Amino acid sequence: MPSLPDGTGLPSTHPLVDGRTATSPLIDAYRARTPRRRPVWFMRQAGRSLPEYRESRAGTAMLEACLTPPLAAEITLQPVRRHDVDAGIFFSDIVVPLKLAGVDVRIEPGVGPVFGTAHRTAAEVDRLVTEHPAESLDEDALAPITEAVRLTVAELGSTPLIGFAGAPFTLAAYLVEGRPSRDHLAARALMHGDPQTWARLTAWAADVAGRFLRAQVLAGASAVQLFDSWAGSLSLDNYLRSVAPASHRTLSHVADLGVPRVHFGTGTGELLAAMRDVGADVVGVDDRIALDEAVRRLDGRVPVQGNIDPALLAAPWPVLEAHVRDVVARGAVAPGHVVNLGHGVPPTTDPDVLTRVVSLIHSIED
Ligand code: 1CP
Repeated sequence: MPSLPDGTGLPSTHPLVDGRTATSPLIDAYRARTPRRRPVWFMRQAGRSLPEYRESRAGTAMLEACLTPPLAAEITLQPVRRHDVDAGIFFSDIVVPLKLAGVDVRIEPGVGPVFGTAHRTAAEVDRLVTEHPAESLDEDALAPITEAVRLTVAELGSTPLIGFAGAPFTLAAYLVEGRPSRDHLAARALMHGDPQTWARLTAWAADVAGRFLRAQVLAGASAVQLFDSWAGSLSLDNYLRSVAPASHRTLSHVADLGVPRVHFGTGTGELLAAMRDVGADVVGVDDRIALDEAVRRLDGRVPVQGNIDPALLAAPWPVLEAHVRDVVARGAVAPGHVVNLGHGVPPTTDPDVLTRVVSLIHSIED
């Protein structure tokens, strides 16, 4: 799936088309062009590490916050204002499109997504996909997302907004189990035990996630990231057979729009090329593999994003600084490098450390 020129298929008022973000450092690096400064943003940069986030969120449940456009916009903007990062990541959650499709799900503080019911049998999956067809995620249903993205993009100016969705496997890992799990055993059992039901579930999740991504892009997001956070629990064979087709289907929903598509998961050292081949323009790399080795496994063909070890945010500054410089040096062998963490910002992180990391990254000469 070769990527289209920037902005193909987007409205003329979109930031990638009207010039606001087309030559931003983030988009230049995602497109393997030389950026005017080295771009950096952090997964989970909005959220619990920031006192202003805790204040904004006080008394509001997570999903309610995601579906209140001015609040979602404000929370998205907070880390951009504070840290001078090169992108905003839309404040939402991978289960938001499920909620908008009418699925019974809530986010429990300290736990994560919890469903009213698990979806482990053919009958349970059948009920899910028939009662909540992906097409029900129409313009009306997605209005809170579209509105929040519009409000955010209007404030961001020349800083691009990244839209995101959960990939079908990661969504299924929650849907089948009904809640967060360590090894995603129930999802993997369904994948092998009833491949037809598995295909039905992941095709449905692919369309739900795809519609969520498309709405964010059309409303003004300049790039997208597909999070397959738990894909690293699969072998390459299983990934290719049972997961890659659905991930490809999700990314196809935005293939005609000409925005860079980033694909990220954790523990995916063995899967990097396969994750690129589902239609990614950029591959996100976690901290369990050296970035130059990841680039080698990707044949140097695509820009990469990553991969500072989040644990080191709590290490003494000289240790963290040396690590950041090492990541930047290893990333230099890629056709493009957007600096990020290997996974999300830990909630206990001192926000001033993140600001200092950003300024260090911006100061490093080639
Ligand atoms: O009450 C709270 O503050 C809830 C904590 C929280 C937050 C701030 C959750 C619950 N989700 C989010 C926001 C969120 N989630 C964002 C936007 C913020 C940002 O990045 O700056 C994004 C991109 C996500 C994506 C997300 N949600 C992923 C993929 C990325 C990743 O971290 O791997 C996943 C797996 C989820 C599920 C989820 N939602 C929330 C939690 C605690 C979890 C993980 C649960 C588990 O351990 O399985």
